[in-house]
Amino acid sequence: MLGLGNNLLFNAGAKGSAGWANVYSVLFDGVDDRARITGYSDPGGDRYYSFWFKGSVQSGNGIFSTGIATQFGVNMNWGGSTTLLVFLGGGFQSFVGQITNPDTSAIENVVNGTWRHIVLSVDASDASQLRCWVDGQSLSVASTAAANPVTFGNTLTFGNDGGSRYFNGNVDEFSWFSGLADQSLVDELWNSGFPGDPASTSGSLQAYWRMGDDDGGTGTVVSDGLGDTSLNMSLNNGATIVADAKV
Ligand SMILES: [Ca+2]
Repeated sequence: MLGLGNNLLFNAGAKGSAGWANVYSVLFDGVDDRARITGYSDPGGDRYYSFWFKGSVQSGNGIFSTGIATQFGVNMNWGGSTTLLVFLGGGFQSFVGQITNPDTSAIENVVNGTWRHIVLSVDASDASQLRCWVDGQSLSVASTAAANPVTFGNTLTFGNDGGSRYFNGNVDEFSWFSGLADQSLVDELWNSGFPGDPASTSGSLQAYWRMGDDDGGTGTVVSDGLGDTSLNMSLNNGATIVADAKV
């Protein structure tokens, strides 16, 4: 009750809306399930992505990509470790996939079977400037990428890194902004742990996908939240809208 009350209070006050009901996410099986958006041209340029995910498998989690893995692909727990690894600029950058529990001060793995919020901020002119936040906390860089420009493909894939690695778990409330993120923008999206309307944040919103909440919780298409049908997502190979979401 306390959490629900805080959510409604925050949304009503700070966001100027009557709340943001979140019921559905998309579940991927880690074998071949994926969701794809094709047929658009990536505008290039700096951007940041925000999404929620829940997974527990401790290896080989390719969670999303643009085009092919070596262009821009994001893997959780790379190589069975707690590393979060992002391919970009012809190389990769990795992060220590652990955060501090704000209540107990314990160190927790990012992938631990609970809902987590991620922001990835990509400087298109310099891969080494990649930053990542989980649950509002900036992750430590484990290995820095070369300072190469970043190329984005014309396909967005969710549940897969663009290569052979698939994600086993749920993805939800995925949004895409132009420009670079900073702690203040991350705090707005993290919203103390309550998913909210990305259009109500200070960022320059390009697209968002609610993973079922804009589509009646059923079907094999996830609509773009801004109404651009060229950015509608097709659920492939068994990826399914399910009633499971961070609230
Ligand atoms: Ca949702």
